[in-house]
Amino acid sequence: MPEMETVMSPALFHLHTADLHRKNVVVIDILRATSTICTALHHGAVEIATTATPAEALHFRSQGYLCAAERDGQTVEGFELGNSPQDYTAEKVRGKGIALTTTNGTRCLRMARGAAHVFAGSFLNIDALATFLLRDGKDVMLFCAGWKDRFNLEDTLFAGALAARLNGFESHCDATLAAITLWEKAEPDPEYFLGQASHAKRFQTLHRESDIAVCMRMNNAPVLPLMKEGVLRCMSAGTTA
Ligand code: 3SL
Repeated sequence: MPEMETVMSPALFHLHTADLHRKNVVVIDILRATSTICTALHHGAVEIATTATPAEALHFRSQGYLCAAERDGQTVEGFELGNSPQDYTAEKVRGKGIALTTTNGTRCLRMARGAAHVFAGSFLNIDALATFLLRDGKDVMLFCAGWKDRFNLEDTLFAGALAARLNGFESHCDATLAAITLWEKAEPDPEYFLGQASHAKRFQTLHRESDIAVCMRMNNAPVLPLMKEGVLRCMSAGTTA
C-alpha cells in the first residue's frame, strides 16, 4: 500500500529524502506561490522557469520571458510581475514564458529535485492532483513551504485537505495526522480559519487581503504543474510520465 508523509517546513526536508526518487512530491505554498503558478499555467502561460534569485530571473528577459519576483510579500523593484495570482490574467500570460522567484515556494520546488514527480499544489488544483496521485500510486510527500523555515497554517491545512482525499494511502506520520485533523476543523469555513494565519495578517499590512479568497477557490485552476529541471509546465491529465 502506498504511503504519504507530510513535511511541515523546509527545515525538516532533509529528514525525508530517503528514496526521494520513488516519491511524488507536492510542494505547497498556498499564500501564494503555488496558487499563482496554477493560475498562470491555467491562464495559458507556456512555462514557468524558477530561479533562486531575482537577478537570475532577469536573465530570462532577453529571451522574451515575463519576469516575476517576490520577496517578503512585495514585488521586487524592476519586475513586471510579483506573486499575486490576480496579476496573472490570461491577457498578460497566455503564450508566454515566465521566470519566477519567490521567498519560499520556488525555493522548495527546487529543493524537491530528484523526486519521481514534483508538482505545485494548491486549493485551485486539489482534485486534479488527488486524481493523479491516486492513479499513479507512488508514495507521496506533502511538502509545506511554510514561511522562512517556520510552520504555517495555510500550507498545513492544504496538506490535510489533500491527504484526506488520498484514500488507501497509509500514513505513519504524526504530521499528516495533525494536518488532517486541522483540515477537519477548518473545512466548514477554511477562508475564515485562514484569516487568523500570520501570513493573512502580513497581507493586511500589504493591502493584499483579497488574494486569500482567490487562493481558496477550490478547483478553479485544475492543472497539474509538473517541475522538471527547474521549469514548471502543465502535465496533461492523461499522462503518467
Ligand atoms: O514565500 C513565497 O514563496 C510567497 O508565496 C510569499 S507571498 O505570498 O508572496 O508573500
